[in-house]
Amino acid sequence: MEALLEQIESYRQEMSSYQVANAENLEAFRIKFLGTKGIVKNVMAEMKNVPSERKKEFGQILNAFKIFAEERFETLKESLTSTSQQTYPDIDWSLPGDPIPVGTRHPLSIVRNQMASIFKRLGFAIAEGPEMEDDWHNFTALNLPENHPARDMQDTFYLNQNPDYLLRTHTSSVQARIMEKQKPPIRIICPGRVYRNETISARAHCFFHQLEGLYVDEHVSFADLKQTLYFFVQEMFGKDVKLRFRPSYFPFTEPSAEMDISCTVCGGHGCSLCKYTGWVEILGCGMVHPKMLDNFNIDSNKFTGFAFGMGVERICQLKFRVNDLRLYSQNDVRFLRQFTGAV
Ligand code: 2NL
Repeated sequence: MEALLEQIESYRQEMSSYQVANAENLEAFRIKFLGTKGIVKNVMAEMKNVPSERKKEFGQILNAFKIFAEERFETLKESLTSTSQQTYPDIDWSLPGDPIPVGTRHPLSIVRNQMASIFKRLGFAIAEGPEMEDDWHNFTALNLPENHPARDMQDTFYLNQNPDYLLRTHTSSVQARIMEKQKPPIRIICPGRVYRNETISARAHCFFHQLEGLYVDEHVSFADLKQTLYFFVQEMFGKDVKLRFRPSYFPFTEPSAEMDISCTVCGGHGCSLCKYTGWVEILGCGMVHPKMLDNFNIDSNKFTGFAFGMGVERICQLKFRVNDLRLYSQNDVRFLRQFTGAV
């Protein structure tokens, strides 16, 4: 009897894996399993050999087997009719698909990403912060005295007075927030939008984009600053570009400098972009003022740092020859589409 059970199981498996591709295959299944001399009939005929005390048990097993075979036949039959009856609309599947319109990256994003990837290779991490700032992070912590003109109502968008909340005027506020939380070594860049109350023209806007950098550690020197910016300029504008530093003043750095590069348009010979000087200014920089380090409980006897800040619009102007700041925010697709293909 156990041999019969095994036999039934192997027939079940055979039926389960049986596939039909056409009506002939289906008929072959029917004849083999459900025909008058088929397997189901033969198995049912075994009933007469089952001892009487197991007849009830085997009656159920054999009956289930018969139902299984019949149902499998119906399933196979349906699979055949459903595929053979399926009709396809009259479509040429080899035609190319409808184009998916993909926008283009904004030129400022292209340049900002490129700048960030250069500094990332030097080990700078990207830091971000709020565009709404308080007086401490935007001015006081950065060594801007109470009566500094940048704090003037005329120059800064105040959201609230006393307590003072304003739209940040530089991304240095992000660096202030990092120094507040983190101890040296600190090596970050802060890209982001900043706001100043200016009359909009080709050369001035009420918002623009900055990328500032900050490196604080033991033994950081002005030589490190120069080499870092030298690498940046070579990667950004090419190996032939020269740099020069001019002494300058920023409240948060001492000493401070402005950095020029040889004009990328005329190669230094003189043109309208460089006003016939051969040089264009691209950034401000310096050694972090010790007072600032002390403001954040960073020991200024042990640690030194350098910082720099530049306008993304300015770099973009040099890279792509954009001569009007307003173009960046007017959303004119005739302007934006010219940057298709850049990453
Ligand atoms: C410019 C000049 C500069 C900085 C930004 C800075 C930030 C901290 C400490 C010290 Cl937290 N300095 N930033 C330093 C020098 C120049 O920006 O012309 N930006 C467009």
